Amino acid sequence: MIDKQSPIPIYFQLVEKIQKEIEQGILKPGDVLPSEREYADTYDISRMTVRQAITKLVNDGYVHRKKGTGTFVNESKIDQPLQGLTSFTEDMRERGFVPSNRMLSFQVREASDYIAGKLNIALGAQVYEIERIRLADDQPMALETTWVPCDVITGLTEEVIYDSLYNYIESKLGLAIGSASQVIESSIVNEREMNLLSLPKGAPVLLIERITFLADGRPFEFVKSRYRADRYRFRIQMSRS
Ligand code: 16G
Repeated sequence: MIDKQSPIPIYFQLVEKIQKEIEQGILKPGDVLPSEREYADTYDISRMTVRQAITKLVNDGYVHRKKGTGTFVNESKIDQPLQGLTSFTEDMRERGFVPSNRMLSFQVREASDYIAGKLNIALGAQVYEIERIRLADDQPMALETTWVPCDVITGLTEEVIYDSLYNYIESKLGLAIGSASQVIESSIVNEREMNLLSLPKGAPVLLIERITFLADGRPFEFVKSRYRADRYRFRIQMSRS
């Protein structure tokens, strides 16, 4: 099962083996991995090699170590395609999760220089500022702050936002959503995000900024999201043409 003659490093063969067991559901989220000694004995390899393999699995987000207890399998990551311009509600439903929101704040305010610049509106123009925790099956996935110009998306209410912003825009206002420009960066949680997203100190998050435009070209939202890096990965199809 571990081929010591193979040019593929032994630790990497073990990584692939454990990864496969996680992907096939032989090892499930929350399961404890066999100990270093057990792996070493089973495959007749050194504990150092086992440790190297486990460290790679920790770094890749498949498992986490708990001091004094062992190594546990993580919840699987949501594989999010980057091509489609979808909403959180749609993304979660498509995966069979029940989406929900926890409203942290909903207010109308005057656009700061920064927000006005992002939305290409006048300084001081009215914007909705919305902060929500986005949940899937009651688990926090992301913390999202959204700024929406009041005169572009009219009649927003807290009730609307508890449901879906994109659904309101398309189904209720009959406006077409056209395109978006998005940037993804890595970061770690601060104290507040740690509590809101139920993450440990120093946990990685993906900072996503999106400006989205209606089909007629008007920007209708500027969004700053913090997605849990232990639950998300992004996928894109590429071709060399
Ligand atoms: C996603 C979008 C966000 C949009 C929201 C609408 C990313 C990074 N962001 O969270 O820009 O405002 O969906 O969701 O994907 P809703 O229609 O469920 O309110």
